[in-house]
Amino acid sequence: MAVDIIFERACKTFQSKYQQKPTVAGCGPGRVNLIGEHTDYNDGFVFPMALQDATVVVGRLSARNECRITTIAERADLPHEVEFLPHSKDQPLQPGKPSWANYVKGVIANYPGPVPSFDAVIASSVPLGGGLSSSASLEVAFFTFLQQLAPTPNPIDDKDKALACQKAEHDFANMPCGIMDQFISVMGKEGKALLIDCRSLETRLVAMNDPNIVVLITNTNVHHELTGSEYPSRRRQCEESAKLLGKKSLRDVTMEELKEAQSQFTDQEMYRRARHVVSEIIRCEQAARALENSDFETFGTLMVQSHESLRDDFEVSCPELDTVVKLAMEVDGVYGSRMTGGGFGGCSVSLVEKKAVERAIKHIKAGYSNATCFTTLAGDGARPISIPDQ
Ligand code: GAF
Repeated sequence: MAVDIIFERACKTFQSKYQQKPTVAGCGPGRVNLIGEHTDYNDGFVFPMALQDATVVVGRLSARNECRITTIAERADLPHEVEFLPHSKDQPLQPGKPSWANYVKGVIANYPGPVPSFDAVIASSVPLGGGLSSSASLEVAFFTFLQQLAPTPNPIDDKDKALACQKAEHDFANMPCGIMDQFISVMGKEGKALLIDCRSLETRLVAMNDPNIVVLITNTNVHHELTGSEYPSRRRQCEESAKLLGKKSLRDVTMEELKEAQSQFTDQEMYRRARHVVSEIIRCEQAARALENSDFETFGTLMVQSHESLRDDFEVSCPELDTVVKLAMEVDGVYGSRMTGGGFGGCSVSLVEKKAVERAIKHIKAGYSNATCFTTLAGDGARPISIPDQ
């Protein structure tokens, strides 16, 4: 859904809720990761693009000594409103309920400047829990909103902004995520995917705007909960594997070294986890190069290998994701398909010839009736939205 529609909805809700017009607004997009999964916290490469779908925050300063937020983004079964005292040294914000507000509170607590009282409305078109980074889009949208509401004393660059949002998620949502989601939500560019070196934090934009190629997202509508034990436990297994091999991170391990060291792993599950990461880092770089050369066949093959590795070695896929990937690959004109994001449900991403996309959607839905499919172009990263004159 276009950002201007979400923005209009947020403004209308703000007006009816607070009887005033908002004065500032910011938005942050969701993302789809094309390849490079579970590599960011291993100092590896990731290759996401920003979605056109985004979270929007509108609001204004308030004379009351409290921050009030209404969301029209959440599921109906969760509280839609929250109020809390402004963050201060004496009374720092703490995580609590409702859980969606923790992303916001975390951003306020990590904002490099004072945040006064405000009223705000949040609206989003990023599917929740779909592996399309609805949480990072909320954090980044909220940070962008705060930059308009309470400009920081010193200018803040994109990297520091993304890192502050990542810290918000670590501290307030208890999710030890890597940097991919916040980086792409801040730095996405229309028509481009972004190769991120998660060690040096260097980035490279790669054109993703061939008119004959479509990125198709298929939501299994199976909900995942990444703050559960699986994500942190995978992260720990990766760190322990690197340690066992005497390396700082799995980024420093070659495939040959890993194979040679296989017998050192008393736990072969740990070996397979490491094998996914080491091979995925290689695939990710190869895939970015393939895309630069418009070699979609190679890109697609790497996507499928990525999915198999996530399914068999890293074990973060699920039967529903495997089904939609398999269905997509049965269609002529689909170059590649894989699960995207943290896993355990959520979405798959497929690279499809434009003329095959309707056929692909029909085939996927015929085989998995719960699927929701949509195509997307690479969108822009976070930005302020100007509010028309009152
Ligand atoms: C989640 C995390 F937030 C990212 O940092 C990344 O690790 C991803 O899972 C898996 O690639 O989205």
